[in-house]
Amino acid sequence: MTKIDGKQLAADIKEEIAEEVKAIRAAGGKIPHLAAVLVGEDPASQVYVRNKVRDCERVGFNSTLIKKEADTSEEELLAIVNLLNVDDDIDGFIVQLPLPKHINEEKITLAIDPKKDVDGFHPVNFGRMAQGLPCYWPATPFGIMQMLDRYNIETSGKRCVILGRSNIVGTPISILLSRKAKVGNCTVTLTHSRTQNIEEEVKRADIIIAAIGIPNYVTANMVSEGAVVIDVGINRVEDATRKRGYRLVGDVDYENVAPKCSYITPVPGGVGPMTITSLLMNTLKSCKGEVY
Ligand code: L34
Repeated sequence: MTKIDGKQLAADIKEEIAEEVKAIRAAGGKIPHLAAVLVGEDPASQVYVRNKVRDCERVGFNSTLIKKEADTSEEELLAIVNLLNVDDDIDGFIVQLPLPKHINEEKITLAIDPKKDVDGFHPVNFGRMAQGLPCYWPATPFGIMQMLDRYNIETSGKRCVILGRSNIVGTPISILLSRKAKVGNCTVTLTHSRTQNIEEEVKRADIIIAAIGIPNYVTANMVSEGAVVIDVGINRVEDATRKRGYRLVGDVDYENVAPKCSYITPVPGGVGPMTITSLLMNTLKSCKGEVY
């Protein structure tokens, strides 16, 4: 069993990005600039956005963090998006999700200029991704593709079973892994809450991608010997023995599943750090004008 070290891989990629930024700086070029908008006090979002800003600094990007109160109106947020759309120094920006309930996430996503949509959430980028055109891939699927690529995990002809059909993970990764490409050529099954005999589906998988947000959902009896397991879940479970009062648990029962796997990602230190690195890669691409 090989543990896929997302933290280390992310560090390696950040090193590569930092080298590139150094060269850009030396040549007097445009320094990549990412902006992040955080609305409200969601504790997990605060951690993720903080990590994004920290990693921008580490690779030499400029970053702007726009923090707004939870009662910010949809109009105010749309006004911020419109300002970021036209700010020439900002290469890309994200609006961290989830947003407070009174704000329509779809409306906000649609207002983002696809050229600056380094999250790859705008339907224009999603459509371009589906057709194999230059675009920004959403960060979490992009991170998973990087892991498979850099660990040289064979995907061609493999049965891949995905748990969860969200717009930001399950559905896009199903598209990416079915592509005709080096990382791709999988036979993909996308499972969800209405899937019958989900255990049977998962048992047939060579590659399992768990993105349903239920702690320890994938158990050892569902996993066949030698499977590759990618755990996207980041669930906070109460734990009085920890200083923070909780611990992070994936969608996979790691302890019992890991011994059966050829490769498996841990939580934390797996897909999460790769999500952030992918966002940095998209921002660099935008800065270099490689996409649009
Ligand atoms: N707009 N909203 C927008 N873009 C995104 O790409 C995200 N996502 C998801 C939630 N909402 C978003 C993230 O940033 C999930 N996500 C994310 C980013 C980073 C990490 C996890 C999720 C991460 O750094 N995880 C660490 C542990 C962090 C902790 O201590 O809580 C890990 O090792 O998994």
